[in-house]
Parts: sequence; C-alpha cells; structure tokens
Amino acid sequence: MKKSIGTIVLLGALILSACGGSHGDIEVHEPWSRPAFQDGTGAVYFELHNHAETGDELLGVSTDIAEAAELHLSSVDENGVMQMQMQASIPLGPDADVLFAPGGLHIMLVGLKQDLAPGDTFDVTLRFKTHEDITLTVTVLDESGSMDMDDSHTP
Ligand SMILES: [Cu+2]
Repeated sequence: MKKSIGTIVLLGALILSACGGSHGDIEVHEPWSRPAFQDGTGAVYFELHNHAETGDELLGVSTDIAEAAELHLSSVDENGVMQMQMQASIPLGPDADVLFAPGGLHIMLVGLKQDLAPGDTFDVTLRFKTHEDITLTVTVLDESGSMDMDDSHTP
C-alpha cells in the first residue's frame, strides 16, 4: 500500500514537472511574440518564475531566427515618449516573478531572418548566471495577443 502511494506521488511529480515548461528552479510561462517581417525587429514576451531561495540573473538570449536578440526595457519618459533601453542583464530575486510584457521588459529580435506570422513557432534560448540554459518555444500571436486561425501562411 505504501509503495503504491509512493508511485502515485512520484507520477504526480513527473506530470507536474512535464507541464508548463518547468525547468527546475526557474520556470518560463506562456512565451509569445508579435507578428513581424523579415529584416525587421520582433518582440518576445513571457513570465519568468524563480522558485529558488537564491537569486539568479538573466544574462542573455540567443535565437537562430534573428541576427541578434537583446534584453530591452520600454519606458515612457517625462515627455510621454516611449523609449527602449538595452539591459545588460535582468536580476531575478529569490522566489521572484519577472514579467516580460508589452510596455515593459521584452526580448528584442533584431534583423529577423524570416517573417513571423500568427501560429508560427520558433526557439529562443535564455542564458542565466547560475541556472542552466532554458530553451523556449515561442508562439507568434496576432496583435491582440490571441492565436489567429488565418492559415494563409501555411503551405
Ligand atoms: Cu526593444
């Protein structure tokens, strides 16, 4: 009896770790990007959760689909003008959530090698100071942030 409960608990843990893109102490939720065109720029958003009791730091990003991927922070200056600043790194406090969302933190893709159409997916790898690399599969959503069922881009 004890043994089967242990098995059920273990199974539950396995199922839990298999969903939601769990990668140990750092989790990434709902990676998505805006549509964009080849040679232009794109933006990637997601939510980072650091479940560890120690802090970490997001140091950089890489992807095959763009010439460069940068950590950016959008903000509005005193004149109401939207500005973007490149960040050398993003600190992740112990047990902290960091939101990458329109108007704030985002991954900027510079020099896209392909169009990004709603429904497309691509990989982005996050590099941390301590944690091992995390590769995300990003889904392109339409401008309203939902999946566009237009299939004009599928062959
Ligand atoms: Cu940017």
